[in-house]
Amino acid sequence: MTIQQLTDQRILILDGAMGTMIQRYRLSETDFRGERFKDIAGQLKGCNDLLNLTRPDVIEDIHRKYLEAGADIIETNTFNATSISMADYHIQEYCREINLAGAELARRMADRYATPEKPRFVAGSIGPTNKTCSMSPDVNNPAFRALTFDELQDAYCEQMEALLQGGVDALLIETIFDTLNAKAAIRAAELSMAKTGRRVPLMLSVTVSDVAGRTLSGQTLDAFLASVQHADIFSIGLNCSFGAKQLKPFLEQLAKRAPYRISAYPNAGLPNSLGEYDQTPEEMADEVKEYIDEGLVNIIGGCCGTTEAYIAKFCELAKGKKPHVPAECPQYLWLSGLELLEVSPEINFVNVGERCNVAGSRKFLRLINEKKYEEALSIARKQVEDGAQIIDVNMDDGLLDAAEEMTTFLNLVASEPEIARVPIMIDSSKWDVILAGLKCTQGKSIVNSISLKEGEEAFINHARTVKQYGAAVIVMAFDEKGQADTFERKIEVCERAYRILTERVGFKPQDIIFDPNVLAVATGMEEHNNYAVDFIKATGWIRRNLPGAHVSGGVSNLSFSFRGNNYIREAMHAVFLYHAIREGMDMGIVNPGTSVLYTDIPADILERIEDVILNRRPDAAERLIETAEMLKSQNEASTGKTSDTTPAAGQTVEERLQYALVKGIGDHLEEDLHEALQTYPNAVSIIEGPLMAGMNYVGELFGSGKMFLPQVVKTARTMKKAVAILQPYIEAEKQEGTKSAGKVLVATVKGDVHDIGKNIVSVVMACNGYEIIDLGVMVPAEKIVETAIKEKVDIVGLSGLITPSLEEMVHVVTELQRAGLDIPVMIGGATTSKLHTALKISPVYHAPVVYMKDASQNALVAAKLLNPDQRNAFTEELEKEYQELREKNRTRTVKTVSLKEAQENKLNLWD
Ligand code: THG
Repeated sequence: MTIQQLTDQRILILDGAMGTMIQRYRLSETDFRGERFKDIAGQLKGCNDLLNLTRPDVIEDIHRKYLEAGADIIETNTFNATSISMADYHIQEYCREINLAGAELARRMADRYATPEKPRFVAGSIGPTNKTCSMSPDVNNPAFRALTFDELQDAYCEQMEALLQGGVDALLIETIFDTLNAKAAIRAAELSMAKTGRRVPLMLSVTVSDVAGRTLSGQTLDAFLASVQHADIFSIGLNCSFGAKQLKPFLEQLAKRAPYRISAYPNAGLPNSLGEYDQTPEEMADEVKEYIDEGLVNIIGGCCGTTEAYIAKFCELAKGKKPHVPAECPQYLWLSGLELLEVSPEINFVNVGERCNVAGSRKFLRLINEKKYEEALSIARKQVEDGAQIIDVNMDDGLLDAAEEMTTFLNLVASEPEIARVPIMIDSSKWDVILAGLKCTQGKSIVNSISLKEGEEAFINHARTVKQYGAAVIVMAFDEKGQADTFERKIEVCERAYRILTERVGFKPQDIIFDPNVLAVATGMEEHNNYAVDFIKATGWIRRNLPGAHVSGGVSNLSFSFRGNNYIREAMHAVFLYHAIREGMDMGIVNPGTSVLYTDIPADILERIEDVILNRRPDAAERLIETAEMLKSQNEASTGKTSDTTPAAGQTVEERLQYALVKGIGDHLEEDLHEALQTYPNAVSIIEGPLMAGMNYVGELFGSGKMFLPQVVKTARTMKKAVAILQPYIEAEKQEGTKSAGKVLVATVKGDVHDIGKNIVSVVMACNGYEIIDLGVMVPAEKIVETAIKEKVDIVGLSGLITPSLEEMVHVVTELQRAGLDIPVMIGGATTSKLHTALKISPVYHAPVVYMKDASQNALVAAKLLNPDQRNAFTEELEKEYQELREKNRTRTVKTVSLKEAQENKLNLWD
């Protein structure tokens, strides 16, 4: 029996956690290394996947526990086994072997427990890796990517081929936090299955990262569904993130829209301040029971903190219960950026912004040529503000490296949540540029365009690739004979393309958008006079005869002969759209800033324009040119409206600075900060006052789900910019007599790559006169100790965002103690807490270890620590506070924090 058949009959049980189970065996560095890896540099403890080779008995034991508890599906111990993640441990060359061993091991155990009544399955676990394709790890360079789509795809292929050869029954792409990473995994799954000749079901599982239910890369779940729609998906679901209770609303949202089986494997509640999960199996089962009773799931299991006791409970609960019935397949075109755009019949017309086009805007071309990307982005932002629902991006210019510019610009767009909200239309006549664009969009984009120009074979190949990357497509009405310019030719070419796409490529009709060529009219050439009529007629025919397909066009082409007369051009576009939309044109590449409405056009002008568009009289063009000349001077100025990115007048400078931070827009920082310098005593006080207040407000908005991570990242970037503007003043202030306040070493600990918070701390401390030695991210303990000694630092600051960093911090501080150092330590970052610092870190070190809630306190605390008169009083007070916490938590049964607390703790902005 296959998994598919079995899921139709009953709810299947997936196993529980691997990582937290392994922790229970309290394995040592030597266990992880074994004899074979004894000479590998650095630490291997924590590299769980390596245990497939060095302690297979432990992994077998865990599989056995889950199988005995009743799991139908067990997951291989290969979550991190890609060359990307394994490079941290210098064992990337063993990836294939680790995956093969992991698959074989799980296969053997599953087969041992399988009976005809209860078959057991193995799902190959594929994690997200430790890098993201759609976000920059460098705050100062948002276009940078630590990993490309192709590199990730290759790494996944290596992993998946080994898993398939090792005998897994399904591929489970899990803990998805970046949809572009997931898209690379999906493509790798297709390639690996083709290569190994083993087709298995594909399971996807997302993790949501904030209380608003978005992924780490900022997508809503609806947008995510659109992004992965092209995959042949067996099941989709949620894992990790929160406990079952907090996950439920998001699961409901997913189950309502996703036309697949639904899986869920939450954590055992929310982590307590020590990063531990302490919900009992009974408590968790109560919450999971709701999923089952309400028909939300087909597959249920556990993530962090769950053990075989939880899985046994779920087995009892699921017995005899009805599995979830998947939602209907979507009939309408789904597109996405960070949010979903569903092109349903209720949406009359979709505006595509035309201005990010080097061939269609002199300004955009100049900005790209001069590499003024920030300003180029503001063109995109303005279009979205003006109502563009999609952004067309075109970099085709002879003097530009179009593929490179497409990559840079789309990467930049991805870090601008206000723009990235909408889907992208990748516009190029060069195939390599289109591919480059497809590899940097996490959403479901539109490829603009493909055509039959080079014959069927090229057309089919291009269409297949577009489909594999999960985009919709514009088909231009071109064929081997050239551009279709009459009604007959337009419908002939579109019908042929439709047949090929739907019958031979397997394209969904709703993902096809025909462009029957908007060509310039009133050019003075008689054979052009019927172009608009032919387009409009062809539109009606396509909508009636090629069911599901959409019609779009580049509207501004129509009026090329009226260049220089914007009013007439815009009026022509309004008239053209009025008629074409009535025939079913439902998308158009337009200037969204246009302000001319069909109904606003004076009757006499309207008549002359309609004469041209509808080709009603032979002298129509001449008459319109006449009118145009007359109007030119009068109306030139009436187009274009101002953007509302600037806050309302009358706001105080504090309000304006806060606005800049919340929106992440640095355009007016220069003026505003100079104004503030007039009223504040010095530059540092502006940072500590209004800027910090703004950052705290952003923290609040994030905590309550009103902002999501990419927006917060933008805020951090704007903060950096503000500080850079103030820097010269700070320097000048410093020269008035002050010397360095002290040397501070800052580092994000090993295993963790997050550094926004650490960077802000560095800036704030530097502003306060401290000399900063920033060791960056993923810093091993040895390096911290070594640098602290060599540089004679006064304070060590450790930062971390993820739970394993807690343990690493204990390790670092133990090493400081072992080295006989007496340097105070500051602890900060999302996962850290006062409680954990008091209970776990502070006791291993004789010098002060201070938990820092946010970056606004660092300078203050540092001053106290380094002032001999204050240090003792401060540390005594601190020790007293820690002691109380220890007393209260002697049994270590820490109450689970509320979701809000966890969230505030998770990203209080400082990491
Ligand atoms: N179909 C499809 N894609 C297309 C087109 C199409 N992409 C490109 C183009 N045609 C649509 N985009 C534009 C963008 C701008 C203008 C026309 C079409 C335009 N620009 C002003 C001009 O040239 O006069 C420039 C003014 C300025 O420099 O600011 O008109 O048909 N699928």
